[in-house]
Amino acid sequence: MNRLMLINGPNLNLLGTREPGIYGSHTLQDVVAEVKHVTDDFGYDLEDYQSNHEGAMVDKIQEAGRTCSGIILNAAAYTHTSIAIRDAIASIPVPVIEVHISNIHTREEFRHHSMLASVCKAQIVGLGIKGYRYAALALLEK
Ligand code: CA2
Repeated sequence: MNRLMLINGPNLNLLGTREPGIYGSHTLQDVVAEVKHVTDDFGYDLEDYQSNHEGAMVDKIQEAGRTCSGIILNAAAYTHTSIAIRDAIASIPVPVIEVHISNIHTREEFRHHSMLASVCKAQIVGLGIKGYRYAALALLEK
């Protein structure tokens, strides 16, 4: 399957509109463009999806498990709380790379733990939106 899935979770639709000190001034559209450069270079299709709803993200992860060869996932606040998203990742046969724009480990204590990290192939944090590009490269480079 020459296809990657990019999933962004709650409030990331607001990227670039608020909190530039933490998340920078790039928009979600910029994030998608960043990843698409890489998938285009490798001759892959990219599907991008953003949702503010946990169950909808679970549905999308399950779908990607059937239709894609890898997932780039920023589950935003659900990273720290969602057993449902963790179980969805664990249930699919394709690699998932967890990305965070900010460094969750240097922020508030409640952001230090990821429910998802141990079922993901890797975690990329603190590199701004470039982290999404590195995740795509990691999934596509042989
Ligand atoms: O650093 C990241 O990428 C996060 O996943 C972002 C989440 C946060 O809950 C995680 O702990 C770390 C928050 C996304 C909210 O994004 C906004 C962007 C602009 C304005 C307001 C919220």
